[in-house]
Amino acid sequence: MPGYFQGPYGELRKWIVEEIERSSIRDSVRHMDAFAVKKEGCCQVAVVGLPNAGKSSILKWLTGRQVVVGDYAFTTLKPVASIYVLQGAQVQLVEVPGMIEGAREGKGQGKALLSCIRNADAVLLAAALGPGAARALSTLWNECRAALAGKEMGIALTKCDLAGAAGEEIAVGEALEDLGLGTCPRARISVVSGEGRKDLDEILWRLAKVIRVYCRESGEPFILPAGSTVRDLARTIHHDLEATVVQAKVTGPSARFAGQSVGSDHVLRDTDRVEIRT
Ligand SMILES: Nc1nc2c(ncn2[C@@H]2O[C@H](COP(=O)(O)OP(=O)(O)O)[C@@H](O)[C@H]2O)c(=O)[nH]1
Ligand SMILES: [Mg+2]
Repeated sequence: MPGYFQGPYGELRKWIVEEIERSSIRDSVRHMDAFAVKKEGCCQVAVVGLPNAGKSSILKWLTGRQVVVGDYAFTTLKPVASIYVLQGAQVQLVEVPGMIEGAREGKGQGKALLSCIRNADAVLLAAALGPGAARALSTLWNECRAALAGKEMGIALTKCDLAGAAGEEIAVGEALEDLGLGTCPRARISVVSGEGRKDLDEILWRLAKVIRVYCRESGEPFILPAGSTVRDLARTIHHDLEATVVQAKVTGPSARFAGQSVGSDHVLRDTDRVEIRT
């Protein structure tokens, strides 16, 4: 085209170049969105670690989900979500693909992985008790600590069945102290020997921040967010019930004595038994 830098063709060219730029940005945003995992269940827990930390194995162990477990790094390239039913509560576990050094700067899809972590309600850090475990932990922590700000956290020290795992533990304990993670709940686990399952369950239960409340009619507990009141329970049972609930009889940790009468603002606690009066 004659004079395509100026005049009508120039305008056209400028517009096309702008459109190309605009749409390519839009495309990368869509790409990031593919990483966001829709929340299901009562709590989304991101399982985060370096490649080969044993993240997929944890998901498979707990949820029975057929995740590809591989001996090589980067077996899992996209987040994998699965529901773990823990004492009646549906905990959504999301395996975040292996993080590498430089993730903060965007290495190895780092930005997308970190946004996936930010999106989660809580985080389980996974690190293998193999050689260099302490170093791996501090690398992991450095890469994702900014995304973890204000989040509930737990630590799974995996592969504790391996020879030498016990020897690594002291170094790992010291590394955790140094990183300020000394008081963070942790469990040493092995999907091979089955060790640590109970400890891991306890950590996940804590991360889920839910309570079980039993009502007279059904054996199954209602699962509610921690801090829920009698009114919240009534709404969960039936939306019409919320308006009509006047008081309740409570037996359990939130009651001063068995069968205590409480108002609808009464805050319930885990394993309470409640009888609602309308
Ligand atoms: N001995 C042993 N090996 C494990 C354990 N958990 C995972 N592995 C192995 O470690 C490798 C990486 O596991 P994977 O779950 O895919 O790690 P991911 O990359 O973090 O998802 C695989 O070869 C697993 O078989 C464990 O508890 N004990
Ligand atoms: Mg994996």
